[in-house]
Amino acid sequence: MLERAFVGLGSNLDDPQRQLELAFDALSGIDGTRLVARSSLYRSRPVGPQDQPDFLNAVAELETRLAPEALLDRLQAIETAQGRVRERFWGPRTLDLDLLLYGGERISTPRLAVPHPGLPLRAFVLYPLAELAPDLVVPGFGTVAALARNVDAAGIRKQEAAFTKGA
Ligand code: ROI
Repeated sequence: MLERAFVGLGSNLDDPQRQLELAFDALSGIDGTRLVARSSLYRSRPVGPQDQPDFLNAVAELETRLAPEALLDRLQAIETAQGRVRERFWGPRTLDLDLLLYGGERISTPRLAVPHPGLPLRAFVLYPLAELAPDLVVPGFGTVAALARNVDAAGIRKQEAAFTKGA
């Protein structure tokens, strides 16, 4: 089966923009998986402890033949390969890759909760996700666009490209 999956990316250490670029490259190299789309990058104030740098967040859309936990293994391997440092709970990190959605499935195992429990609440996930799939239904929660309208967008802004091609 080919499933559509969405992955949230986040970083606030060690050149976050580079971390996300490397992560998109790594996602496109996962076996049995295709990187279908990538959102813009969004800069956001930290949710949780405020004594840490702003985050850079984005969302990737994948098509995959991997089962959810096999995909999770690949995501964790990418986090590790990029020298993931997590200084403390809800503290700064080099790279976070969260499996947000996997087809229309609801999954609850010791390792994995899908939809990701933070998804319906967090502007830094919903804004980039709404760019890619506003009409997508989050199982149990309605559409991405409706969820995005109901979260506080304060402290989040789309990162404009550093260089514009042409013109
Ligand atoms: N806050 C923002 N803005 N972005 C994140 O990716 C993020 N990730 C986290 C915590 C620490 C909860 N806060 C965050 O894990």
